[in-house]
Amino acid sequence: MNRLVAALRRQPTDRRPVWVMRQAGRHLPEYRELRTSVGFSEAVSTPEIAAEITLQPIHRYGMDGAVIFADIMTPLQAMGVDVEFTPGPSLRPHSLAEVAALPPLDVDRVGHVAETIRLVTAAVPDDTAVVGFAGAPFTLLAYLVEGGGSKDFAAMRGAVLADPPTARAALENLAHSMAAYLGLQVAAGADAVQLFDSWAGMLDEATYRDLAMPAARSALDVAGAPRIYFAPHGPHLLGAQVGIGAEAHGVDWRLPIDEVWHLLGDDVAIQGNLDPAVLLTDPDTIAARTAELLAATAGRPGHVVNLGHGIDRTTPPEHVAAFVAAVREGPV
Ligand code: 1CP
Repeated sequence: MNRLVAALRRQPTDRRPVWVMRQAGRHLPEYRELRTSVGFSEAVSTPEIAAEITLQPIHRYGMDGAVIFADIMTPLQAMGVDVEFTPGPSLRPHSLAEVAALPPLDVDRVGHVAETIRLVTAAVPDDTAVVGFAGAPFTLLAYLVEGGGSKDFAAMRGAVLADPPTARAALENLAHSMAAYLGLQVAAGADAVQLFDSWAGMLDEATYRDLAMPAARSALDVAGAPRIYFAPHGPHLLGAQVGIGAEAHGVDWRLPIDEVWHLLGDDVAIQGNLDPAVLLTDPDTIAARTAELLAATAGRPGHVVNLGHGIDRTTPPEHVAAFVAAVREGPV
């Protein structure tokens, strides 16, 4: 069993596993170079290219996890939703009823993602885990209703509060499709899967418990690989995440990692939680802050080192290398 999978299952490892969210895109010069000749959607839908991008950070840094190059909106495109990347997702705003009526995902239409996973699995060293992912239902609903990214997703929150039953139907519909999508990725060889609930932190705790959390739990109903649930910017939601059905929780940097672990309970692994801004500083600061993070969880199996959110696109690659080196040289 590789180091990342072992840690997600809270088993002892020779050293702490490390990978970085959004490591496959944007901050890497080799990614930007490749993207000068290939569009985002074309890169995702061409398994050889998606696999090459997935492997770029593995070759450069030797990360313990290779996160498949795709987007949380990729399976929605296969459900007939027209999405463009500019660079974030851009689409026609959908009503809750339209989302509730979307056809279930036909996994044959995302066969390119399964093929990318097979190519990456064949190419990585045995001790590198292949990480599949999906967007959580609430976060997907946010993009669908809003028609793209937003500062506060007010239109989506208004729609959900105005009609909770239709919101629930829309979320359940997305949850079934995402469970199927994660299942496809595990069947293709993903060693672990992550559910990104990037915008759940927008919700008050009661609405999260009522709508977003049950939908995420349904989407996580997949067997055969450890599951990571990641809902950043929501320290007020940590208590409500308990029992969501993930072996591990990704956490942001707003609370100290040992405190978050205490809130989530001893029976889950923790992934995080260095502030991505630390990687914008300098190698000495990065080493010191990483050492502090490792010390806070030293001797406790089940810590996957990662950032508290995706890596900033302006991060110098040497700073990422300094972070990875600090983890390798640090205490178990
Ligand atoms: O390492 C990787 O690049 C892995 C593949 C990956 C993942 C896991 C991409 C590629 N996107 C994602 C997840 C994703 N996509 C999330 C969840 C993670 C998070 O919270 O950070 C979200 C919210 C999205 C939506 C999205 N897609 C955005 C954010 C837009 C916004 O402001 O709301 C953006 C910019 C995209 C496009 C995209 N997806 C991925 C990349 C590398 C890019 C940028 C494309 C480019 O500029 O080349």
